[in-house]
Amino acid sequence: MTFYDCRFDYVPTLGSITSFTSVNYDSDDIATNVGDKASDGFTCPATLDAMEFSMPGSTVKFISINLGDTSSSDQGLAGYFDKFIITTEGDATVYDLEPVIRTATITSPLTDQYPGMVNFSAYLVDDDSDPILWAVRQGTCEASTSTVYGNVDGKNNIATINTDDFLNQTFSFEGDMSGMDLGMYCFVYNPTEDSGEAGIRLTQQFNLIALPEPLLPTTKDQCKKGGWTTFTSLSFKNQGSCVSYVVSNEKSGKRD
Ligand SMILES: [Ca+2]
Ligand SMILES: [Ca+2]
Repeated sequence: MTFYDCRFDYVPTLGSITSFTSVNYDSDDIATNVGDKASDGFTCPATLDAMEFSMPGSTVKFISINLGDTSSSDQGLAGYFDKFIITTEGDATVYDLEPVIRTATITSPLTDQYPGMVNFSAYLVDDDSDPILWAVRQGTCEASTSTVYGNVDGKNNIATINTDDFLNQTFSFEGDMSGMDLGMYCFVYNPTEDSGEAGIRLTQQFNLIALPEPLLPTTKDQCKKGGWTTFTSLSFKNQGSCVSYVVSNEKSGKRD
Protein backbone atom coordinates (compact mmCIF):
# COMPACT_ATOMS: atom_id res chain seq x y z
CA MET A 1 0.00 0.00 0.00
CA THR A 2 1.23 3.45 -0.88
CA PHE A 3 -0.31 6.86 -0.38
CA TYR A 4 -0.12 7.36 -4.14
CA ASP A 5 2.04 6.35 -7.09
CA CYS A 6 1.14 9.40 -9.15
CA ARG A 7 -0.72 12.48 -7.99
CA PHE A 8 -2.36 14.79 -10.51
CA ASP A 9 -2.98 18.34 -9.34
CA TYR A 10 -5.34 20.61 -11.22
CA VAL A 11 -5.22 24.25 -10.17
CA PRO A 12 -7.77 26.61 -11.71
CA THR A 13 -6.62 29.94 -13.03
CA LEU A 14 -8.33 32.75 -11.16
CA GLY A 15 -11.90 33.47 -12.19
CA SER A 16 -14.18 36.22 -10.98
CA ILE A 17 -14.03 37.05 -7.29
CA THR A 18 -17.59 38.41 -7.27
CA SER A 19 -19.40 35.37 -8.67
CA PHE A 20 -18.84 31.65 -9.08
CA THR A 21 -16.82 30.37 -12.01
CA SER A 22 -17.20 26.91 -13.56
CA VAL A 23 -14.01 24.99 -14.15
CA ASN A 24 -13.87 21.68 -16.03
CA TYR A 25 -11.10 19.13 -16.06
CA ASP A 26 -11.02 16.12 -18.35
CA SER A 27 -8.85 13.09 -17.92
CA ASP A 28 -6.83 14.06 -21.00
CA ASP A 29 -6.05 17.54 -19.63
CA ILE A 30 -2.43 18.08 -18.72
CA ALA A 31 -2.17 18.37 -14.95
CA THR A 32 -0.86 21.60 -13.44
CA ASN A 33 1.52 19.56 -11.36
CA VAL A 34 2.28 15.84 -11.14
CA GLY A 35 3.50 14.34 -7.89
CA ASP A 36 5.73 11.37 -8.71
CA LYS A 37 6.89 8.97 -6.05
CA ALA A 38 10.62 8.95 -6.50
CA SER A 39 11.59 5.50 -5.25
CA ASP A 40 9.44 3.25 -7.47
CA GLY A 41 11.30 3.65 -10.78
CA PHE A 42 8.10 4.54 -12.61
CA THR A 43 7.78 7.93 -14.26
CA CYS A 44 4.27 9.39 -14.11
CA PRO A 45 2.74 10.74 -17.32
CA ALA A 46 1.27 14.23 -17.67
CA THR A 47 -2.39 13.18 -17.87
CA LEU A 48 -4.71 10.75 -16.11
CA ASP A 49 -5.60 9.18 -19.47
CA ALA A 50 -1.99 8.32 -20.14
CA MET A 51 -1.86 6.25 -16.96
CA GLU A 52 -3.97 3.64 -18.75
CA PHE A 53 -1.24 3.28 -21.40
CA SER A 54 1.83 3.41 -19.19
CA MET A 55 0.34 1.34 -16.37
CA PRO A 56 -2.76 -0.59 -17.54
CA GLY A 57 -5.34 -1.24 -14.84
CA SER A 58 -4.48 1.91 -12.89
CA THR A 59 -7.25 3.18 -10.66
CA VAL A 60 -8.03 6.50 -9.04
CA LYS A 61 -7.54 5.84 -5.33
CA PHE A 62 -9.06 9.03 -4.07
CA ILE A 63 -9.98 12.54 -5.04
CA SER A 64 -9.09 15.41 -2.75
CA ILE A 65 -10.40 18.93 -3.15
CA ASN A 66 -8.34 21.62 -1.48
CA LEU A 67 -9.40 25.16 -0.74
CA GLY A 68 -6.81 27.93 -0.71
CA ASP A 69 -3.15 27.68 -1.59
CA THR A 70 -1.06 25.01 0.07
CA SER A 71 2.20 25.13 -1.88
CA SER A 72 4.17 27.22 -4.37
CA SER A 73 2.36 25.53 -7.28
CA ASP A 74 -1.03 26.98 -6.32
CA GLN A 75 -0.07 30.31 -4.83
CA GLY A 76 -2.69 33.03 -5.11
CA LEU A 77 -5.59 30.60 -5.35
CA ALA A 78 -8.50 31.91 -3.31
CA GLY A 79 -12.23 31.20 -3.29
CA TYR A 80 -14.94 28.83 -2.15
CA PHE A 81 -16.62 25.78 -3.59
CA ASP A 82 -20.29 25.80 -4.45
CA LYS A 83 -20.59 22.37 -5.99
CA PHE A 84 -18.52 19.77 -7.78
CA ILE A 85 -19.46 17.00 -10.18
CA ILE A 86 -17.43 13.89 -10.86
CA THR A 87 -18.30 12.20 -14.14
CA THR A 88 -17.13 8.75 -15.11
CA GLU A 89 -18.37 6.79 -18.12
CA GLY A 90 -22.12 7.39 -18.11
CA ASP A 91 -22.20 8.25 -14.45
CA ALA A 92 -22.26 11.67 -12.79
CA THR A 93 -22.10 12.26 -9.04
CA VAL A 94 -23.05 15.73 -7.82
CA TYR A 95 -21.71 17.08 -4.54
CA ASP A 96 -23.75 20.18 -3.83
CA LEU A 97 -22.25 22.08 -0.94
CA GLU A 98 -25.25 23.99 0.33
CA PRO A 99 -24.99 24.80 4.03
CA VAL A 100 -27.36 22.95 6.33
CA ILE A 101 -29.91 25.30 7.91
CA ARG A 102 -30.03 24.21 11.53
CA THR A 103 -33.63 23.83 12.69
CA ALA A 104 -35.70 21.77 15.08
CA THR A 105 -39.37 20.88 15.36
CA ILE A 106 -41.54 19.46 18.13
CA THR A 107 -44.07 16.98 16.70
CA SER A 108 -45.72 15.79 19.94
CA PRO A 109 -47.51 16.22 22.37
CA LEU A 110 -50.78 17.72 21.19
CA THR A 111 -52.38 20.67 22.98
CA ASP A 112 -54.69 18.45 25.04
CA GLN A 113 -53.58 15.16 26.54
CA TYR A 114 -55.38 12.67 28.72
CA PRO A 115 -53.63 11.25 31.78
CA GLY A 116 -51.76 8.08 30.80
CA MET A 117 -48.80 7.53 28.49
CA VAL A 118 -47.91 10.76 26.70
CA ASN A 119 -45.49 10.82 23.78
CA PHE A 120 -42.91 13.59 23.46
CA SER A 121 -41.33 13.75 19.99
CA ALA A 122 -39.11 16.17 18.13
CA TYR A 123 -36.35 16.24 15.56
CA LEU A 124 -33.20 18.23 14.88
CA VAL A 125 -31.76 19.13 11.47
CA ASP A 126 -28.01 19.79 11.67
CA ASP A 127 -24.71 18.84 10.05
CA ASP A 128 -23.62 16.90 13.11
CA SER A 129 -25.25 15.49 16.22
CA ASP A 130 -25.52 17.76 19.25
CA PRO A 131 -26.45 16.56 22.75
CA ILE A 132 -30.10 17.27 23.57
CA LEU A 133 -31.24 18.83 26.85
CA TRP A 134 -34.95 18.33 27.49
CA ALA A 135 -37.58 18.54 30.16
CA VAL A 136 -41.29 18.26 30.83
CA ARG A 137 -42.31 20.85 33.42
CA GLN A 138 -45.49 21.43 35.33
CA GLY A 139 -47.09 24.86 34.92
CA THR A 140 -44.10 26.53 33.27
CA CYS A 141 -41.55 26.45 30.44
CA GLU A 142 -38.99 28.26 32.60
CA ALA A 143 -35.72 26.51 33.34
CA SER A 144 -34.92 24.69 36.57
CA THR A 145 -38.38 24.42 38.07
CA SER A 146 -41.20 21.88 38.49
CA THR A 147 -39.55 19.33 36.20
CA VAL A 148 -41.42 16.01 36.03
CA TYR A 149 -39.37 14.33 33.26
CA GLY A 150 -36.10 15.16 31.51
CA ASN A 151 -32.34 14.91 31.65
CA VAL A 152 -31.82 18.13 33.63
CA ASP A 153 -32.72 19.34 37.14
CA GLY A 154 -31.66 16.02 38.64
CA LYS A 155 -33.84 13.95 36.29
CA ASN A 156 -32.25 11.10 34.35
CA ASN A 157 -34.97 9.92 32.00
CA ILE A 158 -33.70 8.20 28.89
CA ALA A 159 -35.20 9.32 25.59
CA THR A 160 -34.76 7.39 22.34
CA ILE A 161 -32.54 9.53 20.14
CA ASN A 162 -31.48 8.47 16.65
CA THR A 163 -28.74 10.51 14.96
CA ASP A 164 -28.05 8.14 12.02
CA ASP A 165 -29.39 10.82 9.68
CA PHE A 166 -28.03 14.21 10.74
CA LEU A 167 -30.80 15.88 8.73
CA ASN A 168 -33.47 14.04 10.73
CA GLN A 169 -32.22 13.41 14.26
CA THR A 170 -35.27 12.01 15.98
CA PHE A 171 -36.18 12.24 19.65
CA SER A 172 -38.90 10.30 21.43
CA PHE A 173 -39.89 9.78 25.05
CA GLU A 174 -42.98 8.10 26.50
CA GLY A 175 -43.91 9.60 29.86
CA ASP A 176 -46.52 8.12 32.18
CA MET A 177 -48.68 11.06 33.26
CA SER A 178 -51.45 9.08 34.91
CA GLY A 179 -52.02 10.32 38.42
CA MET A 180 -50.37 13.69 37.76
CA ASP A 181 -52.21 16.92 38.51
CA LEU A 182 -54.36 18.20 35.64
CA GLY A 183 -53.40 21.52 34.08
CA MET A 184 -50.69 23.10 31.97
CA TYR A 185 -47.35 21.40 31.31
CA CYS A 186 -44.49 22.34 29.02
CA PHE A 187 -42.19 20.16 26.90
CA VAL A 188 -38.80 21.84 26.41
CA TYR A 189 -36.52 20.54 23.61
CA ASN A 190 -33.13 22.21 23.72
CA PRO A 191 -30.30 20.95 21.49
CA THR A 192 -26.91 22.22 22.65
CA GLU A 193 -25.03 24.49 20.26
CA ASP A 194 -21.64 24.13 18.64
CA SER A 195 -19.64 27.33 18.53
CA GLY A 196 -21.06 29.67 15.92
CA GLU A 197 -24.47 28.00 15.83
CA ALA A 198 -27.69 29.90 16.44
CA GLY A 199 -29.47 28.85 19.62
CA ILE A 200 -32.44 26.51 19.50
CA ARG A 201 -34.75 26.06 22.49
CA LEU A 202 -38.24 24.92 21.60
CA THR A 203 -41.19 24.73 23.96
CA GLN A 204 -44.58 23.11 23.53
CA GLN A 205 -47.24 23.83 26.13
CA PHE A 206 -50.03 21.32 26.59
CA ASN A 207 -52.91 20.67 28.96
CA LEU A 208 -53.42 17.50 30.89
CA ILE A 209 -57.20 17.20 30.86
CA ALA A 210 -59.65 14.84 32.54
CA LEU A 211 -60.86 11.80 30.66
CA PRO A 212 -64.39 12.35 29.31
CA GLU A 213 -67.21 10.83 31.40
CA PRO A 214 -68.23 7.47 29.94
CA LEU A 215 -71.56 7.48 28.10
CA LEU A 216 -74.26 5.44 29.86
CA PRO A 217 -77.68 4.45 28.47
CA THR A 218 -80.70 6.00 30.24
CA THR A 219 -83.56 4.76 28.01
CA LYS A 220 -84.32 1.37 26.49
CA ASP A 221 -84.46 2.97 23.03
CA GLN A 222 -80.77 3.83 23.28
CA CYS A 223 -80.05 0.09 23.45
CA LYS A 224 -81.99 -0.70 20.26
CA LYS A 225 -80.84 -0.81 16.61
CA GLY A 226 -77.30 -1.69 17.66
CA GLY A 227 -77.14 1.19 20.15
CA TRP A 228 -76.01 -1.23 22.88
CA THR A 229 -72.62 -1.57 21.11
CA THR A 230 -71.79 2.14 21.56
CA PHE A 231 -71.59 2.00 25.37
CA THR A 232 -68.07 0.56 25.34
CA SER A 233 -67.37 1.33 29.00
CA LEU A 234 -70.00 -1.25 30.06
CA SER A 235 -69.22 -3.98 27.46
CA PHE A 236 -72.78 -5.30 27.07
CA LYS A 237 -73.05 -8.79 25.59
CA ASN A 238 -76.21 -7.96 23.63
CA GLN A 239 -79.20 -5.63 23.42
CA GLY A 240 -80.94 -7.53 26.23
CA SER A 241 -78.20 -6.91 28.76
CA CYS A 242 -78.27 -3.20 27.84
CA VAL A 243 -82.03 -3.05 28.39
CA SER A 244 -81.68 -4.88 31.72
CA TYR A 245 -79.13 -2.30 32.80
CA VAL A 246 -81.53 0.60 32.00
CA VAL A 247 -84.46 -1.15 33.73
CA SER A 248 -82.50 -1.92 36.88
CA ASN A 249 -81.25 1.66 37.02
CA GLU A 250 -84.82 2.94 36.66
CA LYS A 251 -85.93 0.71 39.53
CA SER A 252 -83.13 1.80 41.80
CA GLY A 253 -83.96 5.40 40.84
CA LYS A 254 -87.57 4.87 41.96
CA ARG A 255 -86.43 3.36 45.21
CA ASP A 256 -84.53 6.51 45.90
CA1 LIG B 1 -24.24 21.29 15.53
CA1 LIG C 1 -30.11 25.18 22.33
